[in-house]
Amino acid sequence: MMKTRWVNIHNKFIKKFAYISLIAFTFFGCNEKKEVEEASALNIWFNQPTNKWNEGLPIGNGNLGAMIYGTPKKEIICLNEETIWTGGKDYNRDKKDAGKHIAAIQKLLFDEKYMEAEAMVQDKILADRLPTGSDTYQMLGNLFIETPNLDSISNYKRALDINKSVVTTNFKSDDVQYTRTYFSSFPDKAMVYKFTADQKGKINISSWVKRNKQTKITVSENSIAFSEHVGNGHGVKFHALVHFETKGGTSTVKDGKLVITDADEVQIKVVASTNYRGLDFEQENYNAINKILKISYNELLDRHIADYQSLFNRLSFKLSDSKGDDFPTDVRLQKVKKGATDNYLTQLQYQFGRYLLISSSRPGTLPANLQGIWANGFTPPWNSDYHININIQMNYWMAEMANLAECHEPFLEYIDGLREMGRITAKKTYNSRGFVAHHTSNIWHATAANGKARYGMWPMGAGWSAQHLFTHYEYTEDKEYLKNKAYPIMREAALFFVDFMVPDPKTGLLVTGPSVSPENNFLTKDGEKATLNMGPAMDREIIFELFRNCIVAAEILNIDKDFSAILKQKIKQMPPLEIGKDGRLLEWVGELKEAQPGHRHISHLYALHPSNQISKSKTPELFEAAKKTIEGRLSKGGGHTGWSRAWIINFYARLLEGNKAYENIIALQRKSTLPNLLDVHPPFQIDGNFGVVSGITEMLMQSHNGEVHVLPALPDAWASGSIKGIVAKKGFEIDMTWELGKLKTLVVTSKLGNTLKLRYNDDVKEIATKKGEVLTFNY
Ligand code: FUC
Repeated sequence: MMKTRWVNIHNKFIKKFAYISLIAFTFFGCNEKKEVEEASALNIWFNQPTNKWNEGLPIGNGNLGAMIYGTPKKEIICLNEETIWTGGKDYNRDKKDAGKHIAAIQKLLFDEKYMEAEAMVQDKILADRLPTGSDTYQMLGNLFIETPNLDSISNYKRALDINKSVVTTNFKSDDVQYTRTYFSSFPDKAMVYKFTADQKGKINISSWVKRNKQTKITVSENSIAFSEHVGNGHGVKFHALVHFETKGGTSTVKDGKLVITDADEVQIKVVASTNYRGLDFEQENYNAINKILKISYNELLDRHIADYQSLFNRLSFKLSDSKGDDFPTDVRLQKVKKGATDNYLTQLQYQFGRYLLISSSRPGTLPANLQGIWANGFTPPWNSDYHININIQMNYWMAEMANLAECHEPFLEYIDGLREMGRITAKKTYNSRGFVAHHTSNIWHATAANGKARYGMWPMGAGWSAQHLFTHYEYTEDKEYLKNKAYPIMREAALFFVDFMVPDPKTGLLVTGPSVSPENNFLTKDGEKATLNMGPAMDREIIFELFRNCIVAAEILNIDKDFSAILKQKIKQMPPLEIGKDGRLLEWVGELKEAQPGHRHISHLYALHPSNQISKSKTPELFEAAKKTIEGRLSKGGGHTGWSRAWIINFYARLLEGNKAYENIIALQRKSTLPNLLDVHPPFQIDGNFGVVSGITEMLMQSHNGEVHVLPALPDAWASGSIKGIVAKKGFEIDMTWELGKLKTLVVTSKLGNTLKLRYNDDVKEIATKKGEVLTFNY
């Protein structure tokens, strides 16, 4: 059916753009996939291999991953399976009797006896951090593939094709052209590698696996099986199988290595699983291998690409000044580091972020950790865990807006998983109902406060995470999900704060504490560095948002009026956000002197982003204060970690400052990006890779204030371009092109039939839409 209507819109908009037309046509099923314009080449590629893990090329299917070094003579493939964790579920981490001391600590803090309070928190509340290595994510192992006879190498290239999710290594040796391909398949739950040559009988390899002394390794003529009870018997049990299939040649076992001689081709399939999800994990591996051995390589590859592209191809992004895929990524990046700018690199970085989320977070898997699913060795940085005081949330800011809602699911499930332990911690540590989580967690959903006060005494992890549950609803308006999944969890997170907040004796207003403004500190009157505080601004902002979302959700569902009434009452009793003498937003109650004015966390701007409590139109003073706050931080060296810089990009997008956001993208590329475009803290930490995607998306479209705001923060450097397939709240999918800094075409697909409130600059219009309707605007 084809339907066209012209809509007469009487506003400034129409005057500005004489030939504006609004055409609505073609109703289609919402599941139908939109045709995406021909994808531009998106490759991360090099003319040389690497000997560094964090410069390898990552592949992954959400659960099974690898970092490929691409070395012809001795290939190293660092294998990962997302549940390889030492340690285990521990219901007893919360310090005994902690709850008895909370009131005394609160009194000390109200009396400004910060150091005494900190000593008491350390002694009575915080659980000891486990020694490094005893509760950590680890690699599965290293797979080595040696090819001793490859000496003179020429025409070398290794590449990750982001359009297909395939890594390829090509090179020549003694006039033979060698090709190696690698991918990790979600539909077939296995990694598949293929080694070929353009002449027969040229593949000679010797392969082995290395992990621990404790690893049990069994090598046969066609497989290497290995298993271990990790963490010296305290962690998960795993089993992994590397299966080799040859065309031509012979295969044998020599000195514990699998040796293949004079083969035409070798296919390698890797499967791995642990007892984290079930006891039959070893059998599962054999079943998986037996299944895929019946499927041809080409079919496995096609299935993998089709599956990957069903997510990836939903969105295309082009900046017209981008020069294309003409020279290696490390060279491009190097030029940028030396002062050039490169729009193609930005496009690549954007789509690489989407690639990484698809590769590390799929339905049924765990959420992406600090390094996604990729980790080297046995003691990765910060245990490669789930830091929930910014890092995991940043991983997922982009999921819905960059059209990867399915990839959000592991985090949403994870938040649900925090409830069981979180209820215990709420009760034991705070005598509170509901559930709570602190700054970090693991695959067993640990929730106890632990470590040092500066970071560990922060009971806001569940509260912040719960924002994601409601955000998912705002994009999908799935009421069943809201009723059965999101609201019960949000409510339980809110219930904790209902009990936890106490009146400040000076003002009578409700505050949180003991708590911190993540990882930051201030100077006491005696000049000591203190961290603990009653009522950091971020806590208020998180609680306000959580309560508001609960109230809105209960209204939508027409349930729980009494609880909403309590939340409304509590909101009225919370202190407002305050602006200091120098015009910046205050991070704590009262004007405290910052000990580290360039601190990487800018937590009190949570209200600006990811929340929407500060905006130019609704809170102009706070908006200006937020601007000053960022400027203050940046002027003192802020943004020095990749994730911090990525957050600043998002802040500037919300401040509608396209050029400033752009400057920070360039700074991220120059200072916090590895040659393979992985983000560095340092070391490699994946949050910045994801954070830049939400930042760029928000420069081009925002929908957090009830309207779809197009091109809110377009920088001069992106004068012309297009983005197709980004998603706004209320179920709108947006395609647009712009030229010379002005919007040219806009296509809005209404998936839910909501009223579209559309903003472009100062022009706002409201248009009723029908489900499935496509609205085209020409400017
Ligand atoms: C947060 C940050 C650190 C680091 C760690 C993993 O605590 O403060 O910079 O990113 O997470």
